[in-house]
Amino acid sequence: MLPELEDCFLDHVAIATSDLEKSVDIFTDLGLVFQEAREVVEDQKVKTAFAHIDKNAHIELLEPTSPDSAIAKFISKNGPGIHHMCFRVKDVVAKQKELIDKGFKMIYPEPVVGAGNCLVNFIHPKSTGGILLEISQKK
Ligand code: CMX
Repeated sequence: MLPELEDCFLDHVAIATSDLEKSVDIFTDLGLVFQEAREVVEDQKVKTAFAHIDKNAHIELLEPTSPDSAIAKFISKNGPGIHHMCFRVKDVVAKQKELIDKGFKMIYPEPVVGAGNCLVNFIHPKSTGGILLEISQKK
């Protein structure tokens, strides 16, 4: 029996790509259905496309909109591929405080507005064993 995951559950797996629509086509061939709208998150310098992979979770495709975006840097170092996992939380400020108290290093001192108008922060991969993690709260 699955536990009720209300406080923290998978929201999306994010994939860095240099060609958003080509990546959309690949996952569409697999059977996923993408939201028609593409969202540009100006602060993060990315264009995104979302498709559900279950009731709560999505694939988020991320294409850089600028050569100095985190995604462009990631692709130039590693090539395209899985960039981060995001967990939905009830209260991102409370979760961030809890994580800092446990010794995790957050990327931003305060949550910022991310895709879908959510409040988000990221945990540095150096404090998670090499995986960039995002926490996100629906506003
Ligand atoms: N997953 C795992 N490790 C990563 C990583 C990732 N996505 N991105 C970078 N790293 C690693 C680097 O390879 C580097 O490792 P080494 O020191 O072993 O070489 C280490 O993290 C730190 O690298 P850095 O040079 O200090 O930092 P970068 O300039 O590479 O930036 C990071 C890394 C995580 C701080 C930066 O990408 C960041 O601030 N991310 C948060 C915001 C973000 O990712 N925005 C894009 C998505 C927006 C959205 O989803 O809407």
